[in-house]
Order: sequence, then structure tokens, then C-alpha cells
Amino acid sequence: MNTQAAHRPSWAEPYKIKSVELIRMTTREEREQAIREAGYNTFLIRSRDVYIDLLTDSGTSAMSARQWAGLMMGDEAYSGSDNFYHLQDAVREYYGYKHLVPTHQGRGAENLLSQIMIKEGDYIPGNMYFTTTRLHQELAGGIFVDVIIDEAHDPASRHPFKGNVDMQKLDQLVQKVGADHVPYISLEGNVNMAGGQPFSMANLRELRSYCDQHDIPIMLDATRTIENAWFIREREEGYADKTVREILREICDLTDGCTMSAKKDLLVNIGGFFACNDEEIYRKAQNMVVVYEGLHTYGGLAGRDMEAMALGIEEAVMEEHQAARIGQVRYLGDKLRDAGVPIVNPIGSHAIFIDARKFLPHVDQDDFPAQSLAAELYLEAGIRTMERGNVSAGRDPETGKNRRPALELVRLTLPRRVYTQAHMDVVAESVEQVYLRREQIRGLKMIYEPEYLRFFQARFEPLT
Ligand code: P70
Repeated sequence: MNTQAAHRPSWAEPYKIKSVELIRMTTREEREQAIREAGYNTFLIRSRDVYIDLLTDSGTSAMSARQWAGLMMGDEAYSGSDNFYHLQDAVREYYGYKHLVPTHQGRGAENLLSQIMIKEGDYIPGNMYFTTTRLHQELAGGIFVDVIIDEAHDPASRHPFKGNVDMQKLDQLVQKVGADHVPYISLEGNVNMAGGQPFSMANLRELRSYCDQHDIPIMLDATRTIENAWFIREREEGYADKTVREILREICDLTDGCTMSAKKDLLVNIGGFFACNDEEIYRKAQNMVVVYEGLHTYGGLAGRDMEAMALGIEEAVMEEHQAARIGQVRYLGDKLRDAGVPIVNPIGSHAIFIDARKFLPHVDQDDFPAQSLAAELYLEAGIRTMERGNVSAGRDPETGKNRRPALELVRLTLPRRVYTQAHMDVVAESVEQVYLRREQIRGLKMIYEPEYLRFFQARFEPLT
């Protein structure tokens, strides 16, 4: 391995702190008022009322001094900004795709991909759904079909590659509907909704050869694929001596294009892109982006944002960065596991997922145990987390009923390069406190339900 950090047991940070942001501690009374006003939805709490913010790792990471310096290099031209070309070079070099269309964030790219490739009534297989991804597929007239391996739906399974595609499930779908009605397979790196779980290179190779036989493109959700590459290096035979950078490139070379929310792996506060190799798809994306995002050389971003993203790619593939990133998540996960708190195994890269069904077995899934637990964690210590269960899964469009997914989780998501080990200790202690009084926790009743992506704005009341 090429760096000191890669095989060292310690995960110490490869940076030092130059500037800090003050955070506020609140009283229990203040938090009670804040969560009531937020309708028991952590998305609706004001961030000034939060002590440790583990809502998401999206757009919340700390940029480096060189990225901040990069902002000053922003070439704010409407067209042909230098920063676009820098980003294009970086995407070509590290991800390997020929064509790049920037977008304001991930869902902007998902919109382009879905509108361009999906026809009414098409089926889109994927290794578990992601909320925005599936919604864009549905808005384009498609039907999402989950083809992830069964182990992914079992929080206790220790399968090292829970993000793998089940080739039989995929083949059954293709046999049933015909390859003509499968415009592409949607493959996510480090599957978010499964707990941040990777796919293996062996699985991707098998998928590639199947897709070649049936002429089905593979479109990657590259949002956390660098973290996926880390796990391949760690767990898959034959990869121990490869760099994360090499593995990332190998993954991308086995796919046909990607959507990207750069707000995660790529260490920026805003940004995303669509990238592909096919000329015709690129032309369509380039044309469509001017309708929804902006000209094809900025896609809704400022020049400075594209510069920070290009620099973020270089930092994200550094071994020592990923060692610290994943090391910190494991540190928190190990503490919780040692305290007996039920979490999803194996520990993923971006978050710890608490199994709310096991934590609150007395709360029915339609009374939203994960939502209720997230509210309790906020009340306990001002820690903000995110529900990833029945509220997030939404309703089945056919039956209109709550989907009641197998995974009913609360996500403690770690921004990159933001919190310290002492913060992790506070989080672990607070979760333990809530665990000790778990039997007193009741469910919630939904009193306002928006039509799209309801989890963002839904409001609740405690059940009495
Ligand atoms: C999160 C964020 C965003 C995301 C993702 C994957 C695997 C695409 C996107 C969309 C933000 C989020 C979004 C919806 C619900 C809750 C939270 N994930 N693919 O916190 O990208 O947000 O840039 O449009 O994880 O997990 P973008």
C-alpha cells in the first residue's frame, strides 16, 4: 500500500483543524418545544437547535483549505467556465466516463437519466430503492423492481457484500417482461437504504456479462462509490494491494454511466453530475439539462462549486481520508454494539443504522417506531438523526397502503471531517440512555402527509 495510513489500526484524521464552527447546547425544555414545533420530524428542526447533527452526510462535510481556496478560482462565465473543464478532466481521469453534464445535485442527474432512458411501462431493476431515484423513475413512467440479495433486508446478516444484485431475481424479471422493457439497471454503490452496504467486484463482473448478453446498460449511482471501493479493497480477494483509486476506476469501467450526488463522497456542500460514454445519451442529457438546470457547462452550479468538486475528487480517493472516514463510523458502531444497541451489521461506511424494530418491539410499524426513536434521540441530547423506515418508504402506488419495509431504521449519519471522537462518545452515551428507557417510548400518528417524498415534510403527534 502506498501510504502510512492504509493498514494501520488507528484511524486518526489526516488533517488538523484551522477554523471551527461554534455549536449550541440546549435545555430539555427548549428541545421539547423545538420537536413539538417540528411536528416530531427531525427534517423540520431548525439547525440552531441541534447540538450534534447526524441527519445526513449530504453537503455537510468540511471542505479543505485547498477547496476553499478553489472557490476563489471560480470562473463565473455563463458558458465554457474553466472550472467545468477542470471538473471534466477529473471525472475522466478518476471515474473514466467520457462525457460529463453537471447538475445542481444528485436528483437533478436522476431526472435527466430517467427522462432520457425510461419509457412508460418500463421496469427498472435496482439493488434496493433510493427515495429520489425511485421517484424519478416513477415520474418518468417506470416501475422500480428490487433485485438486491435477500440478506440486504436482514439487519442481522453479516454478509460482506449486502449490496450485491441477486442475479436470479434480475433474470426472472428480464424473462418476464423482456429485455426491451428494461432500459437499464440502476446500480448503487454502498447501498444507502440497506445500511451503507457495498457490492463486490465479482458481482459487478457477473452483472456486466449478463447485461452484455441482454444488451442492458448499467447505470451507476456513484454517490458513495469511493466508499464502496474501500470495502472491496478490504474484503474481496485479490484487491488488498490495489488502491481505492484503481478500484473506483475498475468499477466505473464495468458500467455505462452514472448519476452523482457530489455532496457525499466528493466533499462539497453542493453539486452533482450525470456522466456516460454513449454519444447519443450524452447529447440528450446535454440538451435536457438546459431545461431543468442551466447551460451544459454549469448545470445549476457556480464555477466555484465545480472547482471545489474537482478538488474534492482528488481528496476523496486518498487512502488516509477513507481510513479515517470509515474508522470513525466503526468507532461509533462498535460502542453502540458493545452497549447492546441493535444495529445493522456489518457496519457500513457513512452511518450507523439502529434497528428500530428491535429497539422498540412494542411499537407497531404503522405507528412509526423509527420516526419516534429519532424524536427521542433529539429530546435526549440534541442529536439529530433520520428515519429510514415506513415513513421514508411511502405508500404503495397500487394499494395506497404504507409499504411497511423490512428495514425500519434510524440513521446516525456522519458528515466527513466534521465531528471528533469525543462527539462520538456523547452520541453513544445518549443512545444508551434512550435504550435504557426504551419501554416508555410510544409511537406517533401522522397528521400531515405530503404527496411526494413525504418524510421530508410530514408532521406527527405523539400517541397517547
Ligand atoms: C442522504 C442524501 C441523497 C442521495 C443518495 C443516493 C444514494 C441519490 C441521492 C440524491 C439526501 C437525502 C435525499 C433524500 C432523502 C433523504 C436524504 N441522499 N442517491 O441523506 O442526491 O440529495 O444530491 O439530490 O444517498 O442520504 P441529492
